[in-house]
Amino acid sequence: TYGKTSSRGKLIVFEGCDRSGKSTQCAMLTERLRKDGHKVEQLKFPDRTTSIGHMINNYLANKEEQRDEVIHLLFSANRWESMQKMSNLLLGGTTLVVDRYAYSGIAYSAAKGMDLQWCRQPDVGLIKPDKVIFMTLSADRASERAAFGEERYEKKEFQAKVEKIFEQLFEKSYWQNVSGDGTVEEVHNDVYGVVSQIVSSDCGPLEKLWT
Ligand code: Z5A
Ligand code: MG
Repeated sequence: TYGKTSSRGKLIVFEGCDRSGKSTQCAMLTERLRKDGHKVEQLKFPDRTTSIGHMINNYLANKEEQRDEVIHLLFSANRWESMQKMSNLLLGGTTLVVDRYAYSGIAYSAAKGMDLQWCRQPDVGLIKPDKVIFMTLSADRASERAAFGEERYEKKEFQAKVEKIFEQLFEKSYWQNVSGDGTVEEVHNDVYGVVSQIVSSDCGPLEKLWT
């Protein structure tokens, strides 16, 4: 395990297809938990600020090509380079609200036809989330939202494949579906309902994902 304090922060991950409202909800949840008096930081993957993140950004913006295997491993490496910082924060009592994680890594690569087990392997051993909020939204609804279609993966048919893979990754014990089809406040209240219990509870030591 990564450490052993019961007063540690919790790792809350938002997942889901494009434009389902993850970034909007991450920001609202972070603010709400802070108001409640928790120490909270918001993170997002890909983290486009690092050198690996720059390569990912160029790929997503269609400025650079990469083999499917290479971009997959770069997305994973981009998470690994944050692990020390994340475990330090969590063990220091800070809850992390994270916009996308390993599940996006697998879903978007496997949707291209890559082998799912191969795709999972590089992320084995990352810090395991205490809760995954899986935001659902139909591809039709998503495509009506602002800025859809500007980046590489933002095509309706592809997003439908991604959704199918996410369904395969769903793990009952720590995932919760939340519908993204409501006003931002309605969705926020649903999210807060799921998360508020977990942030104040004892989740035991940090665990490693898929080990
Ligand atoms: N990717 C990958 O391949 N491998 C990996 O390992 C990882 C990611 C981590 C970039 O991700 C791409 O990287 C992504 C997956 C791939 N490709 N795709 N598709 P990103 O996280 O940087 O993507 P993004 O550009 O931030 O978009 P997003 O995350 O898909 O959107 P969102 O965060 O879910 O939604 P939002 O930004 O909160 O909302 C979208 C719009 O809808 C915005 O105008 C909002 O104001 C509006 N909105 C939000 N909520 C509502 C409600 N409730 N009603 C109406 N309108 C709303
Ligand atoms: Mg986003």
